[in-house]
Amino acid sequence: MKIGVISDSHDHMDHIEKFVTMASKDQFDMVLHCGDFCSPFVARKFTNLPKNVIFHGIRGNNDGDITHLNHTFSNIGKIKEGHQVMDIEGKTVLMLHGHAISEEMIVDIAKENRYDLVLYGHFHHTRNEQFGSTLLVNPGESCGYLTGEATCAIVEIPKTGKVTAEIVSLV
Ligand SMILES: [Mn+2]
Repeated sequence: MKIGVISDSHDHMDHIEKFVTMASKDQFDMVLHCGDFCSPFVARKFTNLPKNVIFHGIRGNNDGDITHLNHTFSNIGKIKEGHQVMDIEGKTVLMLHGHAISEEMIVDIAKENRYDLVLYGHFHHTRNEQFGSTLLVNPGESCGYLTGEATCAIVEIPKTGKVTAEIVSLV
C-alpha cells in the first residue's frame, strides 16, 4: 500500500497539482491530508486524483468553511473533525492535524507505541522518525510558505514488515 501524505496545502494550487500528478504517476493507493486545506476551491485540484485512490482528510485549525469544504470534496472523500484512527493493511494509523496539543505531546504519543504510524501536520516542518515500533511522520508544508520547502511524504505499508516513509519535494 502506497500512501501519499500531504498537509498544510494552504490554497497553493500549483503544489497540489504537482502532488496529484505524482499520485497518478507513482500509483498511490491512498491519499491522506493532515489538514489546513483552507479554501473549498482546492477541491478542483484534488478532483483530478485517479478514481481508485482512497482519500481521507482531517480538518486543520485554518479550515474555517468546513461545510463548503465537505461539499466540494463530496466526490473525492471525507474531511473529518479531530484525530482519526485507521486500520490500513493491518497497521494502526493515527492521523491528527496537531494544533490541539504540543509537538512534544505528539512525540510522547509516538513513544507509547500504541500505533504503527502517527501522521500529523500543523507545524510546517518535516519529520520522519522511528520511536520503537512507531513511525512518526510530518510531511511538512506542501505550500512552502514558511520554510521555502514544499514537501509531502510517501508512506509504504507492506503486507508484512515495517512501515517506511520518505519525504519528497514538490518543487
Ligand atoms: Mn497550517
